[in-house]
Amino acid sequence: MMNERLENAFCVQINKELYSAYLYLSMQTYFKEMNLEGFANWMNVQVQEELAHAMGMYNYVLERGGKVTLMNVEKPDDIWESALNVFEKVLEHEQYVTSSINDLTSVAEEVKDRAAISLLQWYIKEQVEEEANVSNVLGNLKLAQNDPRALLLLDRELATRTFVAPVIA
Ligand code: OFO
Repeated sequence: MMNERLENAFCVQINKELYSAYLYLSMQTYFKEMNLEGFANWMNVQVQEELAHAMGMYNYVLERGGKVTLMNVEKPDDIWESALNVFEKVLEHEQYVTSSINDLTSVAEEVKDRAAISLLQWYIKEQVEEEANVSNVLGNLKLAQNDPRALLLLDRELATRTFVAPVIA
């Protein structure tokens, strides 16, 4: 049986992961409209990753005999100034999610749920990777500045990203 406070904290985090997917889908749409298919592909992989993150927690709560309560998913922003502006927002968002996962882990520690702590270690490591990936693209965008050729080269590179379903355990 799951501790009720922890169960609720997991449900809030599931909602944040679903919001992340929704936010990145909105960003994917922006890049599609800009004809930057590589950037759109990068966002599409991100959408799938976020859905996998949400489902990892969803399955975990159910496996533990808990109840999943689904909440409203907030409308994401859909107006951005540039690719650089989008990736600044992505980094900001991922840093927020990292601190949210850390808070969830603190709840698991407080209620001494060792299985949840173990699962959340995977998410903590995943956030390190997420932030590093985003920082990498952001760094490249800063270098590209207003050079359209550099932007198109980066677009080609981002087109090669593929989704690999994560094994969350
Ligand atoms: Fe789920 O890692 Fe991004 O938000």
